[in-house]
Amino acid sequence: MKNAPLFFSPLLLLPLSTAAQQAPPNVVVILADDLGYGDLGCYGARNVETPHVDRLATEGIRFTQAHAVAATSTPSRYSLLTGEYSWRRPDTDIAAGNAKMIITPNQYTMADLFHSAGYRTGAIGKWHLGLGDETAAQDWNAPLPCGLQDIGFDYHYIMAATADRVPCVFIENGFVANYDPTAPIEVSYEKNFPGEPTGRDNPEQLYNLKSCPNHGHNHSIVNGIGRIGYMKGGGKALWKDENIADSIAEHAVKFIEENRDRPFFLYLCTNDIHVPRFPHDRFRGKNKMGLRGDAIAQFDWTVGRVVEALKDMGLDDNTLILLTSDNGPVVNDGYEDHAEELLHGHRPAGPLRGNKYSAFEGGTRVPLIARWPKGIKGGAESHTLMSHIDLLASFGEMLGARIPKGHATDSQPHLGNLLGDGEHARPYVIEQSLSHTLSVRTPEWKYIEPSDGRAFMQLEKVETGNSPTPQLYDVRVDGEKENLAEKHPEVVFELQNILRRERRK
Ligand code: NG6
Ligand code: CA
Repeated sequence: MKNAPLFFSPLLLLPLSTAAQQAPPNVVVILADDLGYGDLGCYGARNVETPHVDRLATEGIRFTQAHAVAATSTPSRYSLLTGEYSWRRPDTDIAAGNAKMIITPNQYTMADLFHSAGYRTGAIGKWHLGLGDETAAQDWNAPLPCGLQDIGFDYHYIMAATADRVPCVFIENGFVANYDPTAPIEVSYEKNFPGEPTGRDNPEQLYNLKSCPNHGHNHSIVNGIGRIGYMKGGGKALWKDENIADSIAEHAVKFIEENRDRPFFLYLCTNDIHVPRFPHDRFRGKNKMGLRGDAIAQFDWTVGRVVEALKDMGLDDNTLILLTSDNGPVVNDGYEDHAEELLHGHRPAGPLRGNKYSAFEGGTRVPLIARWPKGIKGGAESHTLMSHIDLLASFGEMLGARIPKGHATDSQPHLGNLLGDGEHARPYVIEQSLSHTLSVRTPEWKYIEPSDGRAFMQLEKVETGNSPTPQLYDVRVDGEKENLAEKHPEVVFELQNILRRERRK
């Protein structure tokens, strides 16, 4: 890429940003799963080291006020890829493994943006946005009729949902990878297949990881681990959880290799550090936090592997890496991995209140690191208010591309903020909790709308942030401790109006 000629595409109608003028950078978005604001060394993690990620932060920009749109995976990823708030639609909640595609083929996505600008586009790792054109009607033994190829991805190697949901196979370009014709695959989220063991009835077969009692991970057993949903078959196509990170990294490196001579966009979503946490042996036992700490170490290894490959191929200088997480951290998410008792003072959400699922900051404030040797001055820290919702439009700005009218309407171009050039920040970001409680966050305040959801999730020990009365916190003081709604009704009023206007759009 270094000496690549000037880059032209018929679809590039606007002037390119300065660094992108010489040669457009490759873009790698590394999206971790459930990695908290405090889970990386460079964000204050204890007990586990993340040298590869920390190096990216040193060589790039580390953001302290970046937000995912939602506190769970599916809506967060939906918004990142489409530039549309997930709460505008009723059907973007945590998807089952047999959900139909949530992003519709006619929707404009981040992959479309890069694809139209002449990039090769790839999605590797966790998907969790549905596949096929009808829920529960997929034939997993044939090519899927509707998939990532319809929303701008030239290549994909993905897990349909999460590792704790069936089907437990990778899908490569619309078809089960390593498909085993001797073991046809059937999937149901309603009933078990006759004769198949389940975590509920056959707990003795959970030889790798036990599920917490009364939790959802007690349906089909794959690789000695209980899952959500039922599946039959799979044979040699079934993944082994301990090899998932390797498979993802290996395919990422291969994608980079195959596209080394042209610009590429890689949407790289790790399975780490979502449950079931079952990393490879070589990451085990090197920190005192057990499997959750090991999964963080494995995530860091993946990052290191990708950077190493970029360096080996001479692509490192002109590749923009964005590293972030889909939502905040959860410690116990339904498997007996002893994550809670082994924290030893580590705080997955750092100084923030709340976790994954919450309306509090811990639910949606995420690590964000941008590193691009050629286009970003390293060693910086940014306290600018940021949201994943703006990535699509900011990439559009970088490429000088126009976004079709009526698409990605919530995404605003803030390339300068992303690259550390400074400019106007967003006046506010909007955050969504598991129970659809919306919050408005400005540089000073956080308003959480009243809601009737439960205030606490027992097993996960998560404060949801739900309350029947309005909440207002001064976020310049960490921890969202003192509700100032009654003291500052004028601020509550102003932030409520922002929400009202946004909802009407
Ligand atoms: C929840 C699961 C949790 C996790 C989450 C999705 C239960 C009780 N809990 O419903 O274990 O899978 O969904 O996580 O089943 S996410 O990061 O993909 O959004
Ligand atoms: Ca997640």
